[in-house]
Amino acid sequence: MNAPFVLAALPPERLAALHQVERKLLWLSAWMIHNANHIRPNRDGLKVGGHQASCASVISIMTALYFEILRPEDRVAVKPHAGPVFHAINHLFGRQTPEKMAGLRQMGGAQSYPSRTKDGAEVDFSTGSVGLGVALTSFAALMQDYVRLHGLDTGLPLGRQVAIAGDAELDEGNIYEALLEGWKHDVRNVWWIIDYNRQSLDSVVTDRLFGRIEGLFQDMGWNVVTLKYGRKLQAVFAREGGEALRRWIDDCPNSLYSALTFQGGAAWRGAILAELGREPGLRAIIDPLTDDELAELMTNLGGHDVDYLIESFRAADAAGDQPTCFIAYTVKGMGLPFAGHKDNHSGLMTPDQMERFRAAMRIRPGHEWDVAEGLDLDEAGFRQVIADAPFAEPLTPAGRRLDAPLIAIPDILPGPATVGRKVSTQAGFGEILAEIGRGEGACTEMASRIVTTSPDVTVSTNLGPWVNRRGVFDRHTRNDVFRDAKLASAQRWGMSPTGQHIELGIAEQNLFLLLAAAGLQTGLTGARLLPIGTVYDPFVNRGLDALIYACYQDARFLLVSTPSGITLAPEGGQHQSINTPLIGMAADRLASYEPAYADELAILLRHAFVHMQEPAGSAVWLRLSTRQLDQPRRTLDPAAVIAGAHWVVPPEPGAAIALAYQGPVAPEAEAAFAVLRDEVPGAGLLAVTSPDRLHAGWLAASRARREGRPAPSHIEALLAPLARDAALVTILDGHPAAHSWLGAVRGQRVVPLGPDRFGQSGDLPDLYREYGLDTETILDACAQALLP
Ligand SMILES: Cc1ncc(C[n+]2csc(CCOP(=O)(O)OP(=O)(O)O)c2C)c(N)n1
Ligand SMILES: [Mg+2]
Repeated sequence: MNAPFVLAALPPERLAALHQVERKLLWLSAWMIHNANHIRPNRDGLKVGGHQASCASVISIMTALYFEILRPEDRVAVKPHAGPVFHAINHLFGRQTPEKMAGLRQMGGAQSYPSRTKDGAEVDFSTGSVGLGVALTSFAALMQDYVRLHGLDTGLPLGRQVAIAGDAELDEGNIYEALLEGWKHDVRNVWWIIDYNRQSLDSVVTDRLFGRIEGLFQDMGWNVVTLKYGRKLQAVFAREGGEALRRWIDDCPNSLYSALTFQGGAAWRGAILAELGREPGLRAIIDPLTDDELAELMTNLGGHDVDYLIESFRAADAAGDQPTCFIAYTVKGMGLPFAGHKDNHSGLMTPDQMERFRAAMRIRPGHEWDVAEGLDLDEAGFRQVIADAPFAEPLTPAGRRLDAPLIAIPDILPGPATVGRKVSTQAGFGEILAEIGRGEGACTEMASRIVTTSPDVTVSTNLGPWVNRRGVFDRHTRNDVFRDAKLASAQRWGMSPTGQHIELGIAEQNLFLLLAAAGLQTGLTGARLLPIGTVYDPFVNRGLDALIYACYQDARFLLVSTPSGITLAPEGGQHQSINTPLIGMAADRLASYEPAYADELAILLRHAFVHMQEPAGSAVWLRLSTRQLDQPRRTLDPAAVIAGAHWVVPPEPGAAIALAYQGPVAPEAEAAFAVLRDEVPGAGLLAVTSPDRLHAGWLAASRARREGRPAPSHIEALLAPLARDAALVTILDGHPAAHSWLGAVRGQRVVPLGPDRFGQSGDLPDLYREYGLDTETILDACAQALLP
């Protein structure tokens, strides 16, 4: 039998020092917000905001973590509203400047919610949209295991993925999607620490909720550690009358507990004595305490007891790598005048309250940012306290954000010849990826770095052949039963730690969170990956906030959405996408494309692998189709395809009209163009591969011109040969607004075609006719466009 693990107690002097850290963080976070709202000049009259109560609630938890528990290799998602505490911690570690803190919520200052791209390398995961940062840590743990099991890590120790979460974050459905998926993948090394202040934005949360949530975590294989009472209350509970007091607090509704906390000691005394006054021993506990001491005792919750927190974290650490949820009871606004008040979420201390707080904190005017101001330790002593934290050690001499060499991408991607065949872009994608999957020649390295994932649409998005070659990832080897039994199946899905496809259940937010985690691995583990996720195009909407979230923190991945548009014909309106081209245009850090033919696809797929590695690159999105098209024999200018459009038939100078198409409606556009060209000699036919890139290029050129740097954009150059008053007829299987802006480039008339209503079941002739994508409608639109 193993000897029981004995945890070393925290030396009293270290505990006293950590109380000083708590004090400092409470002051700095409150002051940062106060300074932004009440001291800094306000030019526009807008409320600056900030969440002093949300910060105060989590001070002890973050002190315990950052100054005792976390190791440099651990990665943390901090609840968005604790941003100022996070900035203050970095300041103590010498990783944040007073200038940035004084600039909280100001341009160039510290961000309201921690941001990887704007606050820099100390931020492991951006947060802001509640629930997503929490769930991301689970996928980061999965990806860290992936990296390690594929031997791609740099040899640095691999850490724990930690989320410091608000309790209301657990109302977000994506949390439960992530829990279930995490269970399937047997994730480990994840900690979620819940700041259970029983308050959200609007109010106090429902009683008894946590009984449910605790059970949910346990059902998902998590270890649940509830830290309800701090050591002072625990000691009192052991005395005569203590058990009754414990029962009373346990039964106290959240709202009453909050109200009493806000009212303070006298109110506590009145309420306790009214109900428990006759309980033997009770008065001996209560009577000797002053009102302030009683208030302190009654709010001595587990999440405010740094010693108890540290011991609990250490115990969980010693217990192994099982995912662990800590439910740390806290008071929102602890230590501040509005502690416990149900409306305190956005509450700010008044200047008077701040002055009283300043006096209690012993902060002299002009010394607000000084590291050791107002503490019981001198500066050298306090700096030593900070230096003694394991987290003070830098992860690498270059800092916390890692990097990795570029992965070589061959000049031309392999793939079977497509000319002369009928091929869809979706099938073309599957074929190229399957060829890469051979891992031969110039593709060897690239193939080893691709990781694919899909929310239960792996087969129907044509990833199957790739998966057959590269296998499905699982921490444990699991045989393919069908294969072992020699039962015929096109899918050979053995699972092993070396597999390169991560199969997800149908939960699109999980897809995007996994892509985010995979796409951040260069910075997190120093392992550069080429993540590819496939999804049905309409269901991008289902995961959209997670997609935006992934892009916001500059994760690099390739999204392949297919099938798309009403071209999916018989499948019906719920599977037919309309708005996705507009999403592609409006999403920052996401270059979106829709090729029509396999040659364009090959160029764009290669570009994606390059672009997602470039420092100034981004994630890439390819919107593909299942419609099979006869493939043209031609030579393309890759730069034009990447820039967003190329002339299939260039217009003659001064031409009166051009027809622009995007994606699988190419045949209808070509047929219409053949008629048009007879009637309007010199007309041009433009293939649009990316309204997103065209529009971005146009805006960039416009900005550059305003700054005195003339720089014609790709679309301006393309349209230049047309007559000034030429007309444009545009067509895509998506919302026509994606193209209608083209008329603004040179002030030309546009007749935009594309579905703007929900689709329905049908075949292509019927649907294209109904939604105006057929050749006849295109010709009618041309006639309309040419009217004087
Ligand atoms: C997706 C999303 N919806 C709404 C908000 C607005 N919002 C910000 S904080 C918050 C409540 C947070 O409560 P909790 O997580 O308990 O944090 P704490 O009590 O610690 O402030 C809400 C609704 C948001 N940030 N993200
Ligand atoms: Mg809360």
